[in-house]
Amino acid sequence: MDVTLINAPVTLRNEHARLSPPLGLAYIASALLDDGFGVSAIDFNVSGLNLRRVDSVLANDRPAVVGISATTETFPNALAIAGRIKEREPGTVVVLGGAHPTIRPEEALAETDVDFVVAGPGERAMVELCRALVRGEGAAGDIAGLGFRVQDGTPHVNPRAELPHPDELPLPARELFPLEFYKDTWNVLTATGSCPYRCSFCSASSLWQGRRRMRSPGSIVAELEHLVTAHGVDRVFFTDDIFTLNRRWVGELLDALRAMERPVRWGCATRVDLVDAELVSAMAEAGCTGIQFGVESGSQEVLDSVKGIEKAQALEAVRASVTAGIDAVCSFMIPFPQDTHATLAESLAFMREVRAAGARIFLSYTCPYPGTLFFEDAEKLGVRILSDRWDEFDAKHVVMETANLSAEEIRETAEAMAAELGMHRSDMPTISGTHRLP
Ligand code: B12
Repeated sequence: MDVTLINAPVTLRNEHARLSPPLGLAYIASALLDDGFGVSAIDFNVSGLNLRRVDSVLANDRPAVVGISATTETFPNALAIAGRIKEREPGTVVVLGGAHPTIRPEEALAETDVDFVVAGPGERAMVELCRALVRGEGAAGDIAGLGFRVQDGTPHVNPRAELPHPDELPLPARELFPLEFYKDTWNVLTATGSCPYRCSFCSASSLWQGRRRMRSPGSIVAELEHLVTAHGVDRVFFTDDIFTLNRRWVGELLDALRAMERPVRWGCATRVDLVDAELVSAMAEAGCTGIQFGVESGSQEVLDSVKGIEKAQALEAVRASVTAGIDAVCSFMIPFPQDTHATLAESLAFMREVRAAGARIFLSYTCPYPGTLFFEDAEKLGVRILSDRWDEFDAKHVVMETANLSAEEIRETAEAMAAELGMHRSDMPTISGTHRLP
């Protein structure tokens, strides 16, 4: 085997982690397979971290290169896997990619168990790196987005590659993952990159440097038709952060979805100010059964500062979706830097209002991910970051307190909100201190 791709797992097992196969690794795998490399893959979110499985893959597959995917939350486990690889097979090349190494490549390169980092998209970079390392073709040092240590040990990261055009990517090699173990197996890409908005709590815009490339409706529907025929799929989730950003594109996609011989049901996420009654009813007609809206707060003052949406728009979006027969999920976060007990009371009142309008509520702790304003400008915003354990950066631990609210107050308020709303465990923050869900 030339390459093994590993998804580093979360420490606190949660429903999110096992929802769907790691699409980024599946795309990298298909690019490598297309170029003639042998590829194996492991998603440790399915089994939990199992270093003995790493040993057996090293012994059986003998990969020349291991690529590990890491978010901030899974970064410590990615390093544990890298450490085990170097302990057992020091000659195996270890490459890290994904959200955390992209935003903080130097941090990953400070670890001697990591040979290379890829900042940004991984398909092209991994193919070129494997060509250089496995076949001796080309020089690794020239690869866009590649990070490595130069001779004196200092880290160097090449400027990032352009985003790949999603129409040009071979279909993701999902079959390398144990598909029967996921809940929502069929995540489908509609755009590479991310959202152009710069919400102060979200790292997506700094992660992708505000870049985005849309996949054509024809290419999306061709993949859906393949999934229907080959796997009997009847329900998918579009991975986009902001599915309805471009109204004309959405219109064309909806037409193409409606024209499918065996239509699929689908879910997506977007902003409340990018939908209206006409659009959501057209989405419902084209098979949409669920929309996730980031509402975040019930205080207009907080919303003005962190996101720029109106409470009235959130209510309208929920009402329109529910009228159209779409399941609306509104996610909220606690706390924001300017929150007080009064704004949190407004949030709870608004959650009740939104729920009365028919939405399901999802609540998480605000997590100051690297690359967000809350992390980069913490001091200026009065945010105190409480943990240096990246595995606690999971939106389920309280890792920040604000000028107005202590960690204890944040936890107590969130728990009281969840209790008052009678929330299901999977929709609410983890109960204090416990590191594992019971
Ligand atoms: C879809 C999505 C989800 C889905 C599905 C995730 C999945 N299993 O696929 C769901 C809804 C489950 C989800 C959940 C969460 N998510 Co999410 N999610 C996304 C989203 C919108 C798109 C990810 C995606 O599929 N992209 C398409 C694929 C093809 O690209 P990719 O995964 O980025 O991979 C490419 C590169 O990153 C790179 N790469 C990745 N791995 C590797 C490995 C190697 C070796 C190399 C070389 C390159 C490489 O190459 C890939 C191909 O180009 C991103 C935002 C964004 N636009 O990036 C957030 C994002 C990844 N999520 C994020 C977060 C925080 C969460 C949650 C904690 C949210 C919560 N409140 O609970 C949970 C945690 C889940 C968990 N515990 O693992 C953050 C991560 C931030 C960080 N610094 O860690 C992001 C960036 C959004 C944000 N707001 O900042 N998420």
